[in-house]
Amino acid sequence: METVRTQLWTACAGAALLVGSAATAQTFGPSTYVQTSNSPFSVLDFTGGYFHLEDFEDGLLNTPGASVLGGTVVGPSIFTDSVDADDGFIDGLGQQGHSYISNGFELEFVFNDAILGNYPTHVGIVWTDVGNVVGDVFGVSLVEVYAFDPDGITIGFISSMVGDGRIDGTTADDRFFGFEHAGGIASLLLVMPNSEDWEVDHLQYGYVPEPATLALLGISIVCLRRRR
Ligand SMILES: [Ca+2]
Ligand SMILES: [Ca+2]
Ligand SMILES: [Ca+2]
Ligand SMILES: [Ca+2]
Repeated sequence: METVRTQLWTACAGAALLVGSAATAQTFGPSTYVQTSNSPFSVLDFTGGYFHLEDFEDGLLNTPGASVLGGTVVGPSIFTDSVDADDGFIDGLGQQGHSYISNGFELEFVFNDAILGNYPTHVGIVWTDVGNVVGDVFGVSLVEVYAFDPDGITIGFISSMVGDGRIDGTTADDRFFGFEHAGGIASLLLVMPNSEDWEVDHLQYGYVPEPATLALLGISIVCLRRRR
């Protein structure tokens, strides 16, 4: 009997620890990205939830439940740095696709749970280019990527030096950044502290109903019952 009680206590304590650790998002990247299949999310099963990917190829940010503060879509030009495959050819260039340019130091993508039904559990984006940089090498600079939960608390952070020193749509330097958080992600903030001239593409966000969360809830119910 003592053994069973000890095991149950261990399971309850473990469940409490797991619930506690869920306050921090899992991070993905920076990783190379030339097409949708390079996303770590492409292998996940979003059945019963949703998944949306905005590639800006229709000139608009119009996937459901997402909006942005700052920036604008840019169409094909020698300076445009879309994800490589968006123009139909994986050829090291994204000039013939569409991307999203910052026109400022920050870009924030915001998710609407009323439209989506649930905040996304997975959010990612592809950083594709930086041009003019203040006090640093042209075409190379620091990017900081933050994820916030529905209470506005920072739950994830990734930073990296990015860029290949070119502004003519080269894609070898394009990098995916992403987060996973079972408690939901309400917004994604990108900051380049030294540049107002940079691009992103392939905003993607999805919701996976969490079997792990359900299992933990089950354990919690058992724990509560045992305490009575
Ligand atoms: Ca679109
Ligand atoms: Ca291309
Ligand atoms: Ca694109
Ligand atoms: Ca690039």
